[in-house]
Amino acid sequence: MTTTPDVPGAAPGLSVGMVGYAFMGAAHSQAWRSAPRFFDLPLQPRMTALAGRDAAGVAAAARRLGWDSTETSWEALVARDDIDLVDVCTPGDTHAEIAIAALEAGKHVLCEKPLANTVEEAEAMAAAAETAAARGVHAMVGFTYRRVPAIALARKLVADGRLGTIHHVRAQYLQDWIVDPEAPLSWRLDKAKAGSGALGDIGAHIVDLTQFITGDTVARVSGRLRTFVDERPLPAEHAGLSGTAGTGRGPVTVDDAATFLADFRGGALGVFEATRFANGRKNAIRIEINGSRGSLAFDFEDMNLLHFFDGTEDPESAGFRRILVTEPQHPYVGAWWPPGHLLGYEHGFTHQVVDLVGDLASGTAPSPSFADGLQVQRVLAAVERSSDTHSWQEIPA
Ligand code: SOE
Repeated sequence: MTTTPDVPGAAPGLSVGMVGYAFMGAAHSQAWRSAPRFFDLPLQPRMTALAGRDAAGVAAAARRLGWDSTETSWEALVARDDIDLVDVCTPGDTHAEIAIAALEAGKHVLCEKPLANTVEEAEAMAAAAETAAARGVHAMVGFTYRRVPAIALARKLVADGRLGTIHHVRAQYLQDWIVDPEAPLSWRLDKAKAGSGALGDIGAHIVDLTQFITGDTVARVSGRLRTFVDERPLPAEHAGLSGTAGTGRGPVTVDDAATFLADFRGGALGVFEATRFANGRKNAIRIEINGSRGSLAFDFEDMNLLHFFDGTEDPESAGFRRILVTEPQHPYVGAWWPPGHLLGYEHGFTHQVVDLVGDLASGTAPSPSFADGLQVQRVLAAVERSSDTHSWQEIPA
């Protein structure tokens, strides 16, 4: 479903409605704005409507972020005939309801990660996406970091055989925004809203990224979850990651940190760590992959670099090479700045829009699909079960 162009010969329009306007809503808004300005898109996104419950809040956000109109319920947004795609940027407890309703109403869906709060919700979403796809209506889950150029290059190097057989997958997602025990109780620390803590919020990314880079999937896991601070001040107001404390205290109902070992189906050994207590680490996504022919290493805190070791080179001069991923030959980079002029966090969101719009225009199923989101959800659930039962847990193929 796309809109006829205003001007003959112009790209047809893609009318977007977004639900939620906090941190992720702002990141997605800038992506919808910048994608058509830097990339030649086959469909022209229009930022038609923004939905949020608070009339004044959503109106102010729409003005600030560049949306043409507002709705005070997601239901009203999904019911609108002039919306082709619904972008879901709400906490996880509403993903399933909104995404399924939008797909059933014939709207394409982009849904933030993790796909849902439970495997059951994710299964229902994947089933709805499969039914919708048969009608040409598509869904994508927002594992944005896949679109960091260095990550896309890492996947290409593995696919080209430059690492050989993969033996080790080492992945960490390290943040520290709640290491202070007085940091307020954000919705991200509430199981009813977020499903899980560090595990689902950031562990989901490294599960997706390592599977994306290696082209392999996790078969079984053995994990531990830990909550270091189990009660915190209630927030004065909802203000993303850095809200201020109000009066009263409430329980933390999710994990602060998750660690797990994993067997990949192809035989690689995986070691994963996701924590919000890595003091001094702000958004460090560290991935190292070792294969029979070479290795690669990445850290999001230095996201324009990919480190590559080619084990087939003469040992006298072989060594980890630091690839500055800013050449026009590198994935996505040619649309931006001259070599050496670096990209940042927000560009991944722009690239996500570019890929999604390209797939919708060509009728290709976008990736990562809701089925991919469900598979990650199954890995997360297996880590939780493993931590509860102190046993290895299998993930269905
Ligand atoms: C908070 O931990 C968060 O915003 C995640 O929810 C995002 O997915 C990640 O990009 C940055 O950190």
